[in-house]
Amino acid sequence: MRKKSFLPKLFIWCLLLSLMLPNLAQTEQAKAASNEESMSFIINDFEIGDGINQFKYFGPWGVSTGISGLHNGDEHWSNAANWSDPNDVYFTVKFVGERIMLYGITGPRHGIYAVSVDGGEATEVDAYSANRTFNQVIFDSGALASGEHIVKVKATGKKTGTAPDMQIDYAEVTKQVVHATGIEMDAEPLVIEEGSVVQLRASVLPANATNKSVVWSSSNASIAQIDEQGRLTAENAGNVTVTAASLDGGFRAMREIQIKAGSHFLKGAVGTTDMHYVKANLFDDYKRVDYEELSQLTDKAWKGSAWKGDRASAQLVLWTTSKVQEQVSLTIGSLVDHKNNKIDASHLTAHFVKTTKAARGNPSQGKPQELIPDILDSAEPVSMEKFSVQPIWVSIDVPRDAAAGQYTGQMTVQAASGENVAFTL
Ligand SMILES: [Ca+2]
Repeated sequence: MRKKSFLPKLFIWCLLLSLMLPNLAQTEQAKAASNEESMSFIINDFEIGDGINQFKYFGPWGVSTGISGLHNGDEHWSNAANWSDPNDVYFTVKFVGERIMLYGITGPRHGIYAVSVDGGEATEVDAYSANRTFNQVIFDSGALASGEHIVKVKATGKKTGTAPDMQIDYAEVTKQVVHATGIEMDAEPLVIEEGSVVQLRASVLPANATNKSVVWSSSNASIAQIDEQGRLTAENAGNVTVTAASLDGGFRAMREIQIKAGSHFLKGAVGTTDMHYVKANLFDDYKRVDYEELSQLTDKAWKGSAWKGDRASAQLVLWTTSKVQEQVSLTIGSLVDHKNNKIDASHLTAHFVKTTKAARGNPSQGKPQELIPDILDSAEPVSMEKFSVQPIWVSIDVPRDAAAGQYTGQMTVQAASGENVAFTL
Protein backbone atom coordinates (compact mmCIF):
# COMPACT_ATOMS: atom_id res chain seq x y z
CA MET A 1 0.00 0.00 0.00
CA ARG A 2 2.69 2.48 1.00
CA LYS A 3 4.71 2.00 -2.13
CA LYS A 4 1.75 2.74 -4.34
CA SER A 5 1.01 6.07 -2.67
CA PHE A 6 4.44 7.44 -3.68
CA LEU A 7 3.59 8.05 -7.31
CA PRO A 8 0.61 10.38 -6.81
CA LYS A 9 2.72 12.50 -4.42
CA LEU A 10 5.52 12.90 -6.97
CA PHE A 11 2.99 13.98 -9.55
CA ILE A 12 1.66 16.72 -7.27
CA TRP A 13 5.17 18.07 -6.63
CA CYS A 14 5.92 18.21 -10.35
CA LEU A 15 2.74 20.11 -10.95
CA LEU A 16 3.55 22.61 -8.21
CA LEU A 17 7.08 23.17 -9.53
CA SER A 18 5.89 23.75 -13.05
CA LEU A 19 3.49 26.39 -11.80
CA MET A 20 6.15 28.17 -9.76
CA LEU A 21 9.01 28.30 -12.30
CA PRO A 22 7.46 30.74 -14.80
CA ASN A 23 6.80 33.14 -11.94
CA LEU A 24 10.48 33.17 -10.88
CA ALA A 25 11.61 33.87 -14.42
CA GLN A 26 9.28 36.85 -14.67
CA THR A 27 10.67 38.39 -11.46
CA GLU A 28 14.24 38.21 -12.81
CA GLN A 29 13.19 39.95 -16.01
CA ALA A 30 11.44 42.73 -14.13
CA LYS A 31 14.59 43.46 -12.13
CA ALA A 32 16.81 43.66 -15.18
CA ALA A 33 14.42 45.95 -17.00
CA SER A 34 14.03 48.48 -14.21
CA ASN A 35 17.83 49.03 -13.97
CA GLU A 36 17.32 50.79 -10.65
CA GLU A 37 19.79 48.77 -8.64
CA SER A 38 21.44 50.70 -5.85
CA MET A 39 23.67 49.94 -2.90
CA SER A 40 24.41 51.76 0.32
CA PHE A 41 27.51 52.11 2.40
CA ILE A 42 28.52 53.74 5.66
CA ILE A 43 31.02 56.53 6.20
CA ASN A 44 32.00 56.46 9.85
CA ASP A 45 32.64 59.79 11.63
CA PHE A 46 36.30 58.74 12.04
CA GLU A 47 36.87 58.65 8.25
CA ILE A 48 38.49 62.06 8.21
CA GLY A 49 40.12 64.03 5.40
CA ASP A 50 39.57 66.08 2.26
CA GLY A 51 38.76 63.08 0.06
CA ILE A 52 35.60 61.42 -1.15
CA ASN A 53 33.65 59.58 1.56
CA GLN A 54 35.33 61.49 4.38
CA PHE A 55 34.25 63.79 7.20
CA LYS A 56 36.03 67.01 8.05
CA TYR A 57 35.57 68.95 11.29
CA PHE A 58 35.89 72.66 11.92
CA GLY A 59 35.95 74.34 15.34
CA PRO A 60 36.28 72.65 18.74
CA TRP A 61 35.31 68.97 18.35
CA GLY A 62 35.86 66.18 20.84
CA VAL A 63 35.75 62.42 20.31
CA SER A 64 34.62 59.38 22.26
CA THR A 65 35.53 55.78 21.53
CA GLY A 66 34.56 52.36 22.84
CA ILE A 67 30.92 53.27 23.40
CA SER A 68 28.46 50.46 22.77
CA GLY A 69 25.49 51.49 20.65
CA LEU A 70 27.55 53.76 18.39
CA HIS A 71 28.67 52.69 14.93
CA ASN A 72 32.28 51.52 15.40
CA GLY A 73 31.87 52.59 19.04
CA ASP A 74 32.93 56.14 18.25
CA GLU A 75 31.52 59.64 17.78
CA HIS A 76 32.42 63.30 17.33
CA TRP A 77 30.77 65.92 19.53
CA SER A 78 31.06 69.62 20.15
CA ASN A 79 30.13 71.22 23.44
CA ALA A 80 28.59 74.71 23.16
CA ALA A 81 30.56 75.78 26.27
CA ASN A 82 33.66 75.78 24.01
CA TRP A 83 32.19 77.94 21.21
CA SER A 84 32.94 81.59 20.62
CA ASP A 85 30.74 81.72 17.49
CA PRO A 86 28.41 78.84 16.41
CA ASN A 87 29.09 79.78 12.77
CA ASP A 88 32.66 78.47 13.17
CA VAL A 89 31.47 75.07 14.40
CA TYR A 90 30.56 72.60 11.67
CA PHE A 91 31.49 69.46 9.81
CA THR A 92 31.31 68.45 6.18
CA VAL A 93 30.96 65.08 4.45
CA LYS A 94 32.05 64.71 0.85
CA PHE A 95 30.62 61.69 -0.99
CA VAL A 96 29.69 60.27 -4.36
CA GLY A 97 26.14 59.00 -4.50
CA GLU A 98 22.50 59.96 -4.77
CA ARG A 99 21.37 60.27 -1.18
CA ILE A 100 22.91 60.77 2.25
CA MET A 101 21.47 60.14 5.67
CA LEU A 102 23.27 61.37 8.79
CA TYR A 103 22.96 59.34 11.96
CA GLY A 104 23.65 60.45 15.51
CA ILE A 105 22.33 60.74 19.00
CA THR A 106 19.30 62.85 19.82
CA GLY A 107 19.04 64.07 23.39
CA PRO A 108 18.09 66.91 25.76
CA ARG A 109 21.46 68.68 25.25
CA HIS A 110 21.52 68.42 21.43
CA GLY A 111 20.65 71.55 19.52
CA ILE A 112 19.30 72.68 16.16
CA TYR A 113 21.73 72.19 13.25
CA ALA A 114 21.78 74.01 9.91
CA VAL A 115 22.31 71.51 7.09
CA SER A 116 23.12 72.47 3.51
CA VAL A 117 23.90 70.34 0.45
CA ASP A 118 26.35 71.56 -2.20
CA GLY A 119 26.36 75.08 -0.77
CA GLY A 120 22.60 75.43 -1.14
CA GLU A 121 20.11 76.93 1.27
CA ALA A 122 20.36 75.53 4.81
CA THR A 123 17.64 73.41 6.36
CA GLU A 124 17.30 73.40 10.13
CA VAL A 125 17.08 70.01 11.85
CA ASP A 126 16.48 69.52 15.54
CA ALA A 127 18.55 66.86 17.34
CA TYR A 128 16.58 67.36 20.56
CA SER A 129 14.74 64.50 22.23
CA ALA A 130 13.64 64.19 25.84
CA ASN A 131 15.69 61.01 26.28
CA ARG A 132 19.15 60.37 24.90
CA THR A 133 18.58 58.04 21.92
CA PHE A 134 21.25 56.45 19.70
CA ASN A 135 21.16 55.71 15.98
CA GLN A 136 18.67 58.43 14.98
CA VAL A 137 18.37 59.95 11.50
CA ILE A 138 19.53 63.55 12.00
CA PHE A 139 19.24 64.49 8.32
CA ASP A 140 18.03 62.83 5.11
CA SER A 141 18.97 64.55 1.85
CA GLY A 142 16.36 62.67 -0.19
CA ALA A 143 17.12 62.01 -3.87
CA LEU A 144 20.09 63.93 -5.29
CA ALA A 145 21.59 63.95 -8.77
CA SER A 146 24.06 61.10 -9.28
CA GLY A 147 27.60 62.29 -8.56
CA GLU A 148 29.80 64.08 -6.05
CA HIS A 149 28.19 66.09 -3.26
CA ILE A 150 29.16 67.84 -0.06
CA VAL A 151 26.89 68.21 2.92
CA LYS A 152 27.66 70.79 5.61
CA VAL A 153 26.21 70.56 9.13
CA LYS A 154 26.65 73.72 11.20
CA ALA A 155 25.83 74.71 14.77
CA THR A 156 23.16 77.38 15.13
CA GLY A 157 23.31 77.99 18.88
CA LYS A 158 19.56 77.38 18.92
CA LYS A 159 18.11 74.73 21.19
CA THR A 160 14.87 73.04 22.22
CA GLY A 161 16.40 71.42 25.30
CA THR A 162 19.08 72.44 27.77
CA ALA A 163 22.00 73.05 25.33
CA PRO A 164 22.70 73.50 21.59
CA ASP A 165 25.52 70.87 21.53
CA MET A 166 26.34 68.87 18.40
CA GLN A 167 27.07 65.17 17.86
CA ILE A 168 27.57 62.83 14.87
CA ASP A 169 28.05 59.06 14.60
CA TYR A 170 28.05 58.14 10.88
CA ALA A 171 26.57 58.78 7.46
CA GLU A 172 24.86 56.33 5.13
CA VAL A 173 25.19 56.97 1.41
CA THR A 174 23.05 55.40 -1.30
CA LYS A 175 24.65 54.96 -4.65
CA GLN A 176 23.58 53.63 -8.05
CA VAL A 177 25.33 50.38 -8.90
CA VAL A 178 27.40 50.71 -12.07
CA HIS A 179 27.98 47.19 -13.38
CA ALA A 180 31.18 46.09 -15.06
CA THR A 181 30.97 46.03 -18.85
CA GLY A 182 34.42 44.58 -19.54
CA ILE A 183 38.04 44.35 -18.47
CA GLU A 184 41.20 45.71 -20.03
CA MET A 185 44.74 44.35 -19.76
CA ASP A 186 47.86 44.88 -21.82
CA ALA A 187 47.72 42.01 -24.32
CA GLU A 188 51.38 42.18 -25.49
CA PRO A 189 53.08 38.84 -24.81
CA LEU A 190 55.61 39.32 -22.03
CA VAL A 191 59.06 37.69 -21.94
CA ILE A 192 60.72 37.61 -18.53
CA GLU A 193 63.46 35.69 -16.79
CA GLU A 194 62.99 32.89 -14.28
CA GLY A 195 63.07 34.39 -10.80
CA SER A 196 61.51 37.72 -11.86
CA VAL A 197 58.65 39.35 -10.00
CA VAL A 198 56.42 41.47 -12.23
CA GLN A 199 53.39 43.59 -11.38
CA LEU A 200 50.58 43.08 -13.91
CA ARG A 201 47.68 45.49 -14.17
CA ALA A 202 44.12 45.20 -15.40
CA SER A 203 41.21 47.62 -15.18
CA VAL A 204 37.54 46.88 -14.93
CA LEU A 205 35.39 48.99 -17.28
CA PRO A 206 33.76 51.46 -17.10
CA ALA A 207 36.07 53.63 -14.98
CA ASN A 208 33.22 54.32 -12.52
CA ALA A 209 32.22 50.66 -12.12
CA THR A 210 31.05 50.05 -8.54
CA ASN A 211 32.99 46.83 -8.12
CA LYS A 212 36.45 47.11 -9.67
CA SER A 213 37.81 43.92 -8.09
CA VAL A 214 39.94 41.73 -10.33
CA VAL A 215 40.51 38.00 -9.78
CA TRP A 216 43.92 36.88 -11.06
CA SER A 217 44.90 33.38 -12.08
CA SER A 218 47.82 31.61 -13.71
CA SER A 219 47.36 28.65 -16.06
CA ASN A 220 50.27 26.82 -14.39
CA ALA A 221 51.13 27.71 -10.81
CA SER A 222 54.28 25.54 -10.84
CA ILE A 223 55.71 27.83 -13.52
CA ALA A 224 54.37 31.17 -12.34
CA GLN A 225 52.20 32.19 -9.43
CA ILE A 226 50.13 35.31 -9.30
CA ASP A 227 48.82 36.87 -6.11
CA GLU A 228 45.57 38.73 -5.40
CA GLN A 229 47.18 42.04 -6.37
CA GLY A 230 48.37 40.77 -9.77
CA ARG A 231 52.00 40.32 -8.77
CA LEU A 232 53.47 37.53 -10.87
CA THR A 233 56.34 35.43 -9.51
CA ALA A 234 58.17 33.46 -12.19
CA GLU A 235 59.25 30.28 -10.42
CA ASN A 236 60.45 28.24 -13.40
CA ALA A 237 61.06 28.45 -17.14
CA GLY A 238 58.00 27.80 -19.34
CA ASN A 239 54.88 29.46 -20.71
CA VAL A 240 51.79 30.49 -18.81
CA THR A 241 48.61 32.36 -19.56
CA VAL A 242 47.56 34.88 -16.94
CA THR A 243 43.85 35.64 -16.72
CA ALA A 244 42.35 38.72 -15.11
CA ALA A 245 38.62 38.36 -14.48
CA SER A 246 36.24 41.03 -13.20
CA LEU A 247 34.54 39.88 -9.99
CA ASP A 248 31.38 41.59 -11.21
CA GLY A 249 30.22 40.01 -14.48
CA GLY A 250 33.19 37.67 -14.88
CA PHE A 251 34.68 39.47 -17.91
CA ARG A 252 38.09 38.06 -18.76
CA ALA A 253 41.34 39.34 -20.30
CA MET A 254 44.37 37.15 -20.91
CA ARG A 255 48.08 37.61 -21.38
CA GLU A 256 50.74 35.14 -22.52
CA ILE A 257 53.89 35.12 -20.38
CA GLN A 258 57.06 33.42 -21.58
CA ILE A 259 59.60 32.66 -18.86
CA LYS A 260 63.18 32.11 -19.97
CA ALA A 261 65.67 30.07 -17.93
CA GLY A 262 67.41 32.35 -15.43
CA SER A 263 71.13 32.77 -14.85
CA HIS A 264 71.36 34.57 -11.49
CA PHE A 265 69.33 33.67 -8.44
CA LEU A 266 71.32 35.54 -5.80
CA LYS A 267 71.35 39.29 -6.26
CA GLY A 268 72.49 42.28 -4.30
CA ALA A 269 72.73 46.05 -4.24
CA VAL A 270 73.78 48.93 -2.06
CA GLY A 271 71.02 50.24 0.16
CA THR A 272 70.96 53.08 2.64
CA THR A 273 71.37 52.95 6.42
CA ASP A 274 68.04 54.65 7.14
CA MET A 275 65.75 52.10 5.50
CA HIS A 276 64.51 48.65 6.43
CA TYR A 277 64.74 46.06 3.65
CA VAL A 278 61.94 43.51 3.96
CA LYS A 279 60.17 40.80 1.97
CA ALA A 280 56.73 42.38 2.26
CA ASN A 281 55.65 45.80 3.41
CA LEU A 282 52.55 45.45 5.54
CA PHE A 283 52.64 49.05 6.71
CA ASP A 284 52.69 52.17 4.61
CA ASP A 285 53.74 54.50 7.41
CA TYR A 286 57.36 53.50 7.82
CA LYS A 287 60.72 53.71 6.08
CA ARG A 288 60.88 50.35 4.43
CA VAL A 289 61.61 48.89 1.05
CA ASP A 290 59.86 45.69 0.01
CA TYR A 291 60.98 42.92 -2.33
CA GLU A 292 59.43 44.41 -5.45
CA GLU A 293 61.05 47.81 -4.91
CA LEU A 294 64.45 46.60 -3.78
CA SER A 295 64.76 44.11 -6.66
CA GLN A 296 64.96 47.19 -8.91
CA LEU A 297 68.18 48.31 -7.15
CA THR A 298 71.34 47.85 -9.22
CA ASP A 299 74.14 49.87 -7.61
CA LYS A 300 76.90 47.68 -6.19
CA ALA A 301 79.39 50.41 -5.26
CA TRP A 302 79.14 52.04 -1.84
CA LYS A 303 80.72 55.43 -1.21
CA GLY A 304 81.02 57.11 2.14
CA SER A 305 83.31 59.36 4.09
CA ALA A 306 84.49 59.34 7.67
CA TRP A 307 86.98 61.18 9.89
CA LYS A 308 89.99 59.50 11.39
CA GLY A 309 88.87 57.63 14.49
CA ASP A 310 85.31 57.71 13.24
CA ARG A 311 82.99 54.91 12.09
CA ALA A 312 81.28 54.75 8.72
CA SER A 313 78.28 52.47 8.25
CA ALA A 314 76.68 51.06 5.14
CA GLN A 315 73.77 48.78 4.46
CA LEU A 316 73.84 46.35 1.58
CA VAL A 317 70.95 44.11 0.65
CA LEU A 318 70.87 40.62 -0.84
CA TRP A 319 67.85 38.89 -2.30
CA THR A 320 67.18 35.52 -3.83
CA THR A 321 64.86 34.70 -6.69
CA SER A 322 63.49 31.24 -7.48
CA LYS A 323 66.28 29.16 -5.95
CA VAL A 324 67.23 28.58 -2.33
CA GLN A 325 70.77 29.73 -1.53
CA GLU A 326 72.66 27.77 1.13
CA GLN A 327 75.78 28.81 3.02
CA VAL A 328 75.72 32.44 1.96
CA SER A 329 78.93 33.91 3.37
CA LEU A 330 80.70 37.26 3.40
CA THR A 331 84.34 38.04 2.69
CA ILE A 332 85.57 41.55 3.20
CA GLY A 333 89.02 42.74 2.15
CA SER A 334 91.31 45.59 3.19
CA LEU A 335 90.81 49.12 1.88
CA VAL A 336 93.64 50.60 -0.14
CA ASP A 337 94.15 54.11 -1.52
CA HIS A 338 96.02 55.08 -4.66
CA LYS A 339 99.24 55.70 -2.69
CA ASN A 340 98.94 52.16 -1.40
CA ASN A 341 97.98 53.28 2.13
CA LYS A 342 95.93 50.54 3.72
CA ILE A 343 93.07 50.21 6.20
CA ASP A 344 93.34 46.61 7.30
CA ALA A 345 90.33 44.28 6.97
CA SER A 346 90.37 43.91 10.77
CA HIS A 347 88.83 47.41 10.94
CA LEU A 348 85.92 46.35 8.76
CA THR A 349 83.01 44.25 9.91
CA ALA A 350 80.10 42.91 7.91
CA HIS A 351 77.12 41.29 9.62
CA PHE A 352 73.88 39.79 8.38
CA VAL A 353 70.94 41.69 9.81
CA LYS A 354 68.48 39.34 11.50
CA THR A 355 64.79 40.03 11.76
CA THR A 356 62.51 40.00 14.74
CA LYS A 357 58.74 39.69 14.73
CA ALA A 358 57.18 42.79 16.17
CA ALA A 359 53.85 44.54 16.16
CA ARG A 360 53.59 48.19 15.40
CA GLY A 361 50.58 50.36 15.88
CA ASN A 362 47.79 48.90 17.92
CA PRO A 363 47.38 45.11 17.45
CA SER A 364 43.87 45.34 18.88
CA GLN A 365 42.95 47.56 15.91
CA GLY A 366 43.91 44.74 13.57
CA LYS A 367 47.45 45.92 12.84
CA PRO A 368 49.37 42.88 11.63
CA GLN A 369 52.66 41.69 13.03
CA GLU A 370 55.58 41.64 10.69
CA LEU A 371 59.25 40.86 10.58
CA ILE A 372 61.31 43.94 11.33
CA PRO A 373 65.06 43.94 10.65
CA ASP A 374 66.57 44.69 14.00
CA ILE A 375 69.19 42.46 15.53
CA LEU A 376 72.75 42.54 14.23
CA ASP A 377 73.57 38.89 13.73
CA SER A 378 76.99 37.31 13.48
CA ALA A 379 78.94 36.97 10.27
CA GLU A 380 78.21 33.22 10.20
CA PRO A 381 76.91 31.94 6.84
CA VAL A 382 73.15 32.05 6.39
CA SER A 383 70.63 30.14 4.29
CA MET A 384 68.24 32.15 2.19
CA GLU A 385 64.80 30.91 1.15
CA LYS A 386 63.45 31.48 -2.34
CA PHE A 387 62.41 35.11 -2.93
CA SER A 388 63.84 36.24 0.39
CA VAL A 389 65.65 39.37 1.50
CA GLN A 390 68.80 39.57 3.61
CA PRO A 391 70.30 42.93 4.59
CA ILE A 392 74.00 43.23 5.49
CA TRP A 393 75.36 45.86 7.85
CA VAL A 394 78.94 47.02 7.17
CA SER A 395 80.94 49.10 9.64
CA ILE A 396 84.32 50.66 8.92
CA ASP A 397 86.30 51.93 11.91
CA VAL A 398 88.80 54.38 10.47
CA PRO A 399 92.05 54.11 12.50
CA ARG A 400 93.32 57.33 14.12
CA ASP A 401 96.62 56.92 12.28
CA ALA A 402 95.05 56.34 8.85
CA ALA A 403 96.41 58.58 6.07
CA ALA A 404 93.82 60.85 4.49
CA GLY A 405 92.77 59.58 1.10
CA GLN A 406 90.26 57.76 -1.00
CA TYR A 407 90.18 54.09 -0.15
CA THR A 408 88.52 51.32 -2.05
CA GLY A 409 87.98 47.67 -1.28
CA GLN A 410 85.83 44.69 -2.10
CA MET A 411 83.26 42.67 -0.30
CA THR A 412 82.19 39.39 -1.82
CA VAL A 413 79.09 37.37 -1.07
CA GLN A 414 79.38 33.72 -1.98
CA ALA A 415 76.81 30.92 -1.83
CA ALA A 416 77.25 27.13 -1.91
CA SER A 417 75.57 27.16 -5.34
CA GLY A 418 78.61 29.02 -6.69
CA GLU A 419 76.64 32.21 -7.19
CA ASN A 420 78.24 35.38 -5.90
CA VAL A 421 77.74 39.10 -5.65
CA ALA A 422 80.67 41.53 -5.46
CA PHE A 423 80.38 44.94 -3.85
CA THR A 424 82.87 47.78 -4.13
CA LEU A 425 83.43 49.87 -1.00
CA1 LIG B 1 30.87 56.32 14.69
